[in-house]
Amino acid sequence: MGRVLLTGFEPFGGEAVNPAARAVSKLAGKSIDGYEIIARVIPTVFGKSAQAVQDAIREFEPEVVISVGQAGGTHSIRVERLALNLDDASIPDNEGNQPRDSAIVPDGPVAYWSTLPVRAIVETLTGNMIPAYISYSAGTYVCNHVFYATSHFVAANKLPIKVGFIHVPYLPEQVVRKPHVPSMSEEMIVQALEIAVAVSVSGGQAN
Ligand code: PCA
Repeated sequence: MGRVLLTGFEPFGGEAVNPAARAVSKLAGKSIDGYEIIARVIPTVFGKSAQAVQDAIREFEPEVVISVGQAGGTHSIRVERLALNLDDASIPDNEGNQPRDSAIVPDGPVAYWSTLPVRAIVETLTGNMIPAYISYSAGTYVCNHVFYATSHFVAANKLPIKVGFIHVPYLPEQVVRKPHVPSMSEEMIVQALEIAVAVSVSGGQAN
């Protein structure tokens, strides 16, 4: 049975929960279109987060890796298309690190494309009435860091693994005291990830 690795971050930035960790944990051990879902909650820490993903790749040898993070304030599922070779944190991570203006991999490529079929994922999500769009920046914080570091690890080791990143909105419980800030239900986020996995394993090429 093939495997798909889903990762979600621990809460950060003063939040009690992270929708990404919640949603990937819900899918742990499930099977989607014949693929076993491995779920890992990873620290919201520069360096350690990327190491945790690489350790899980070595342990489980998945065909697809989708890392998932919270994008507070967004209203839709954001399927990221580009990982940028830049750490530039506007707030400290969960261990107080705040890299600024620094390359993730010195002399590495400026960016990596997602190797997921991002267009097909977004079209399937919106076809299922889930708000979603292709995003051209995963930011310059820990999410982009993991996306770039994982993409570089897979490329440098020539591993046959598709790598991508998905940002998700806050959960409703996170916005009850944040007027006018959008959220998405846990059920919808979980369904969105199920669709992203199903489209990714169906043989679609990166686009
Ligand atoms: N979101 C942050 C880091 C962890 C998370 O869930 C980001 O977008 O970089």
